[in-house]
Amino acid sequence: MFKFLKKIMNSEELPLKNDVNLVHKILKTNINRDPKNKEDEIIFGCGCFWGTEKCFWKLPGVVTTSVGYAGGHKSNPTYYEVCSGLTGHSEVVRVIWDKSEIDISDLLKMFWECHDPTQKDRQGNDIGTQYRSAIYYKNENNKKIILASKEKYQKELNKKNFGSIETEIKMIETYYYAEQYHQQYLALPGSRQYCSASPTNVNLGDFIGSNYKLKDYVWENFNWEVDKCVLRSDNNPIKIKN
Ligand code: MHO
Repeated sequence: MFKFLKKIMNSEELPLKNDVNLVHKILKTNINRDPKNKEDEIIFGCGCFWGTEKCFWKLPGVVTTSVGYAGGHKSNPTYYEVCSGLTGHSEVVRVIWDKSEIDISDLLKMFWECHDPTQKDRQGNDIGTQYRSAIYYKNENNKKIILASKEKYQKELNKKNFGSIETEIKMIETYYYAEQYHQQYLALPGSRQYCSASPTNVNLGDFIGSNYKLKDYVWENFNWEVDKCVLRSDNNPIKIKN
């Protein structure tokens, strides 16, 4: 009996302690590092966090990614609690990037284009507040560009008769790492290759403050017209061509 309890207590299904050092399975960086000089961090929610994380770790200049929970009201929530929709958290991806290699505009382009931000509290088959579209920033300086990109994307969506953007955009302090088995989940051998993101095929383009660093050949790796395109690509980060 005690052995059983001990096993449960040590189970990998418990959330990661926020002070645990863990190495990113693809990028080989610590997923819980803080941004250093020339780096910054942001948190994106685009529905199920498995596919979202892969979209971002593939972008050149991204230093590390992890999946977690944010925007709710319970401390250290578990996956099952978040799935109940009762804790108010969204499934999210924390991204740290090197500002000399990739701009926040590139990250925002990926964010807006990889899912359908006009869906409220759902993404495709995944329904519930935990799948809501969200941008949580930790650095107040990023607010202006986030809002400018939203305004531009809404204009582009309107041209294609989509509705209003439902993305929750706010500054937050707290991010909880998800359980270890969710980290870089799609790169785990034998993992269920699942994604319900529903990209709109609408392009973000230039907007006030945008300063794209990634070239077209990088974006050619993401063909949103192909259903679940992120599942069809390999796990490696896209290489920069000199
Ligand atoms: N409906 C999906 C969501 C997975 S994702 C980690 C499932 O239960 O497999 O939210």
